[in-house]
Amino acid sequence: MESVTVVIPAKNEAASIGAVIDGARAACGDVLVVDGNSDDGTAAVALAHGARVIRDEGRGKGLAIRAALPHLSRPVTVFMDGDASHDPRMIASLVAPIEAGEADHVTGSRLLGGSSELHGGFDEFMRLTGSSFITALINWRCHVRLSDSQNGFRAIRTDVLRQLNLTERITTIEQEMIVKTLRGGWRMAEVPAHESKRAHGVSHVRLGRVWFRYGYSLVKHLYFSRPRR
Ligand SMILES: Nc1nc2c(ncn2[C@@H]2O[C@H](COP(=O)(O)OP(=O)(O)O)[C@@H](O)[C@H]2O)c(=O)[nH]1
Ligand SMILES: [Mg+2]
Repeated sequence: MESVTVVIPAKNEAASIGAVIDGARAACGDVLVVDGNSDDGTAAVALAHGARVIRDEGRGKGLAIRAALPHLSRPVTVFMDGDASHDPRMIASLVAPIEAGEADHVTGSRLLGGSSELHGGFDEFMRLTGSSFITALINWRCHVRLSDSQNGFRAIRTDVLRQLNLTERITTIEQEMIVKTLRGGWRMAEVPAHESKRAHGVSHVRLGRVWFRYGYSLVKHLYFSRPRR
């Protein structure tokens, strides 16, 4: 698909980024890796696999996603993680509702597609519970019926993405993107997308440290901040 850029935020993902890029390149014409100041050679592997590479400071996924904006020139942008959690073969399914003119922003739902990271232990329990609670609040306030508000695997019209005026610095950017899409009057859709366990290493998200930022960010975007439209 020549209309699509796949953006992959990656901080120390050298072990998985090559395969993720290969999969993305099979699906689209342009792959942009945002390297979060990695010290494991992620950027070199990304270049060797034919991706464009830019760099952020590695201080949060939200900042990484925002750093990509000036480097996008295709009508549709897909975001995918660099840890091999997302299946690049699903990129076409994410983009299809946008190409068909049925949606402006499409997220992959782990509740519909299953996840190997959302249940099993206490951390997973807290993630699933917190994420379901947030999704219910978004649904109630925005009159929609989404199942997953936290997945990083998504496709969005690039012109809409630019108008969202994103401000979050960490992974709270996932819910910010959804809430601002809805409050700006654009259309959300979901497709089932399975989330695999990250291929190596551990998550960058420390729930115990950031949970209150989710609450603060949610209230801010549900009631106060507005997209640019
Ligand atoms: N460029 C960049 N990427 C990041 C940063 N923090 C996390 N990421 C990437 O964002 C993606 C999702 O992060 P991950 O730790 O897997 O979060 P989880 O899937 O919610 O557990 C991965 O590809 C990370 O490498 C950052 O500060 N900068
Ligand atoms: Mg992950």
